Formats: sequence, C-alpha cells, structure tokens
Amino acid sequence: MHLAIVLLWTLFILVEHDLFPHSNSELVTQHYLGMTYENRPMYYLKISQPSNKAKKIIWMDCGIHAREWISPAFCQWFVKEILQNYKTDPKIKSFLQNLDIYILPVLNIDGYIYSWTTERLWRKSRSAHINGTCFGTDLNRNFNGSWGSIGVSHNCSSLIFCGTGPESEPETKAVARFIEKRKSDVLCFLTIHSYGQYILTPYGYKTDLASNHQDLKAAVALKEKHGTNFTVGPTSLILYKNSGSSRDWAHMIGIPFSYTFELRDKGAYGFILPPDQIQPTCEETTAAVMTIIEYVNQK
Ligand code: ING
Ligand code: ZN
Repeated sequence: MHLAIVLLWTLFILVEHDLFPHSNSELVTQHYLGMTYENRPMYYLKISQPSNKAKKIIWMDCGIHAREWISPAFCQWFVKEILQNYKTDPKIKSFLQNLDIYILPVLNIDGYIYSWTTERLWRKSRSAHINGTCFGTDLNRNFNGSWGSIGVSHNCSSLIFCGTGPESEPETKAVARFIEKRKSDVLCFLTIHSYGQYILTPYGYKTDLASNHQDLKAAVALKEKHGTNFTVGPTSLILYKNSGSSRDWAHMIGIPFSYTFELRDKGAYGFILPPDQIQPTCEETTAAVMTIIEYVNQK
C-alpha cells in the first residue's frame, strides 16, 4: 500500500499549500480527454500561464502500463513541483512564457485500478477479446507507428498483445486524436514508465536514429540529485526492438522531440519499488524533465 502513502501525502501537500487546481486556476486546469474501455473519464491537466502569445506544447503521460506505480506518482509530484515553484524559480518562469505543459497522470486507468484491486503485476489495458476469454492490450504496442511489425504479439493472452489494429483501444485513440489535432504545436512528447533507469529515444522499431538524436544533459542533472545512473539512447539499440510505441509514433507524425523514461530501479525491486525510493525517484526525475524542457525550449 505504499503508493497510498505518497498519494495521500501529495494530497496533503496540495491542501496544505492551497494548491488545488481550483485555487490555481490561473495556472492549472483540468480537461476531458476521452473514456477508457470500462467507461472511466480520462482527464489531463493543462499547465499554462495566461498570455496572448502562441505557445508550444510539452506532453507528458504517466501510467500507460498498470503495474508501473512509480510513474503516476511522478506525474503528480511534477505538477506539485511546478505549482510550488513557478512564482519563484526563474527557469520555470521563463519556459512557461513559451510553453504549456499537458499532463495525463494515468493513461491506463482501468489497468491501474485492476493492479490495485486484483493483480498487482497487471500491465495492459482491460479490454475483452475473443468472447471475453482473454483481456488487455499493451497500449504501448497499440499506436499507429509501424503497428504490429516487431516486438509484439498478436495473441491477446500475451503481455505485449498489440491489439486488433492500430489505435484499436479507446485510451490509445484518445491520446492519438488529441496529439494529432495539435501536432504542429507539440514540441516534445514524454512518456513515463518503470523500470530500468533509461531515457529512450526513437526508434524502437528500427535501428535508425531519430534525426535529432543527441546525448541529453538530462541524465547528468538526474544523477546530480541522488547519484542514480541512467543510460540514454535509442530503444532498439540499447534494449530490444518494439513497434507501435507512443514514442515512435509521436516522432513519426513530426513531433521533434520524443522520449521514454524508465524510472527506478534496475531490477532489485522492479515494479515493487520500496516506499523510501518514491521521493528520491520523483526528485531526480523532476530534475531530468526540467532539463529536457529547458533544452527543447532553447532549440
Ligand atoms: N518498457 C517499455 C515497453 O513498452 C520499451 C519500453 C520498449 C523498453 C522496448 C524496451 C524495449 O516495453 C516498459 N517497461 O514497459
Ligand atoms: Zn512500461
């Protein structure tokens, strides 16, 4: 139940500092994105400083995989950090003049709830297939980027089942439709997973490098916090190939910067990250994401 602790604590901090969206409506607003398979509404948070200037968009989603509990915890932590510091931190102040940040705290809500109530290590969504004999699509294999070609399964009992077609799942479709509509304004697409301690760049489905591949200062900023080592590189070269990931898809439709984070740890505890690592993980990841935002803002 350790995530309950951090969630309650985050709520507590929000209340204590009077940081709930309603009281920060000049900075954070909540918007409807779509419905999950089990008919739960998906909401994203828009962090935006009012201005007449046209702004670019940073997208960040957490919790596309149910069991990766540190990921949704991080998205919430990140919003808290912005709210606590945007009035005083010159770096945040400055990038909020050019950028809006859109955050989806839990993409796979059905799977996330299932991992709390029924099966801690559930990964996929909860859609029913073949007359309800098997459940769940790997939403990070369901995007329309070389869909179904490599590093996937077409068998719905597999952990990496890619669905019955590109964007066959409502959660995938909701995110894809939203990004497509704004794609000329989206500067950077971030998607947060665990575990492994990587920052992964496109592509996953082929070994070609993204046109803008470069070493990121983000891993340096991350390590400065608590000494944690992260490896940076293209998925297909440093891990294994996969297709239909949101990161590849985002870059393929023309979004200049697209990264997958794999947060702590490297396998000692894996998905069951101990409570005492929640805060340091959120702190170091905040440093890395802030560095990426500054970097893409200067490009
Ligand atoms: N990893 C991601 C996954 O969808 C990934 C990203 C893809 C890593 C391919 C390595 C290779 O599998 C996790 N942990 O979900
Ligand atoms: Zn994952």
